[in-house]
Amino acid sequence: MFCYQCQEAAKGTGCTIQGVCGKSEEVANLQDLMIYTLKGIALVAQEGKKIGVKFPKADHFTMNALFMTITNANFDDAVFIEKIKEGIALREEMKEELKNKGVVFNDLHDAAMWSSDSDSAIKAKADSVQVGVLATENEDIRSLRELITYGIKGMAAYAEHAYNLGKENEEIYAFISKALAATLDDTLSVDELVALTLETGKYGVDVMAMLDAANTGAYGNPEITEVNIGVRNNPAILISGHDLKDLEQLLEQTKGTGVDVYTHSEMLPAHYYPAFKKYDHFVGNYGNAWWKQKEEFETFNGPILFTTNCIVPPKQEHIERIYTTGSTGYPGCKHIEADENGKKDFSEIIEHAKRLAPPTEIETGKIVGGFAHAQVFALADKIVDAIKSGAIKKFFVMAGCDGRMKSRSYYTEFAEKLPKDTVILTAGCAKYRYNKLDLGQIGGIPRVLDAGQCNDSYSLAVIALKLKEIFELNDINELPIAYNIAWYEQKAVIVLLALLYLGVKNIKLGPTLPAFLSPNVAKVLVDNFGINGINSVDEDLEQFLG
Ligand code: FS2
Ligand code: SF4
Repeated sequence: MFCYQCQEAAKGTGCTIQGVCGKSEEVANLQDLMIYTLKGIALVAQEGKKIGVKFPKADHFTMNALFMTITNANFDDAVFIEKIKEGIALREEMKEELKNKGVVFNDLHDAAMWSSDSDSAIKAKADSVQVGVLATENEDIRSLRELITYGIKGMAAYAEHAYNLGKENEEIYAFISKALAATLDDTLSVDELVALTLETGKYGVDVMAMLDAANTGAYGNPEITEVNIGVRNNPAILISGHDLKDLEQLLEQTKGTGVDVYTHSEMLPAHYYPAFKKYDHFVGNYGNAWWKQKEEFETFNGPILFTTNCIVPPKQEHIERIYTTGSTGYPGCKHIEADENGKKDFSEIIEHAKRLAPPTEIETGKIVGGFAHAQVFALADKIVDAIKSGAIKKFFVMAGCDGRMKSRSYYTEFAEKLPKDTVILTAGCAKYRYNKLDLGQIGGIPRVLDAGQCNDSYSLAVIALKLKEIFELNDINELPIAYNIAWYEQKAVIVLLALLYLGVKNIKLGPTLPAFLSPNVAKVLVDNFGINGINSVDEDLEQFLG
């Protein structure tokens, strides 16, 4: 195996024996073959495009399969084997359709040709270097191909959440297909791949805008909310991940059952939506960012539903009370499928909860959030006045992910040491490094403004663009906003590419720069966008505040 798609890549270069995330060599290789199969599907779809034939089934299949390969989403080898078989069958159907329309396939790449129906042959194919990251020998080309691939993995995740709420955009699917096919095109130069990387950022903005519209269209605009972090004395279900449609269905089905629902990790911002406030059994948030889940699942006592990543390979004794749905999976955990109308039956989890003890309290109090674009716009006068009067000197966008590396204590220390006339704008699970600190307020505005999940980084960009308009600036970089972003998995990659597309410069990215950036590709990002890594907190504060 060779995987370097996330921030925890072993030794900062790549996992080669087993993933730091817990992914086995077998699953890592099957994920590579999954991507390879998707590239083959994309090549056939590109042939269809030439004669105006579209393949919506392939678009949806690709979106879902990409999401399954994101770090900490799916650890189930059997699921990947079935999905790969499905992909091959779909690809052959697409070819048949095109052949019937007169398309002649010459010299198709192996990705669009290989086939197998036995599990052992699929595993053998997965183990071959030809389908993995290292198949591309030139390290700069490999770096750009993977940067684009990871960007579209994040894009696919956000597209799937929007799709679950009835929103989709054919242009995004078309881009994903084009980009996947391009990663097999040996004629593309480094410059062309750099251009494709920036184009990935454009569709990153589009997909986050679409998901924002889907979420707010269905559940209203997030508003300032105090979220309880203590517990009640009822049996309960913990819901983790990012999918709001899954949450809605769970809340509906638990109504009147005596079973409470708590959010975990990236599901916390669901409390900010008006539509979810009507459920009085939607009690609060339990625990912290994803990587502390083993301990927190121990004390939660009840069943856990994963709607998306991040799963940490569970303790054996927790497996029977962990359920997965959507793109997630873990061997031994019960997976809940949607029916053809997208309806999921969570009754088994609800019955399971009734047999288990209520959660054990691990903390008490409240955290405040809900500062997505509409809520911030509602406070715009106050904020603009505070900027003009000098009460707020600078904003720090500290969005992104949390992770288990010790060096991430940097973000807590950075938040603590920021001068009192600065405000943190956050989104994603990165917030858990400082959202329970008492950092105070400025004229009634909390010093940590949480917009929501990682995808709600879009809100932070919308807010920046609005401030640029209010202050009549020519360039988003003239605003008193600095970017100190923490990344972990591939959704952070699409967020980063989207920010670059919007023209944001001098982003500090940590706790380490991506292993998949070759020195030359890193140099392109440094020279053109001023991307830089973190140093000590004091050095970085000095750099940001001059
Ligand atoms: Fe956090 Fe994990 Fe949100 Fe990432 S819970 S690192 O999936 O997407 O942010
Ligand atoms: Fe390693 Fe990250 Fe890949 Fe897991 S996802 S195998 S931790 S690089």
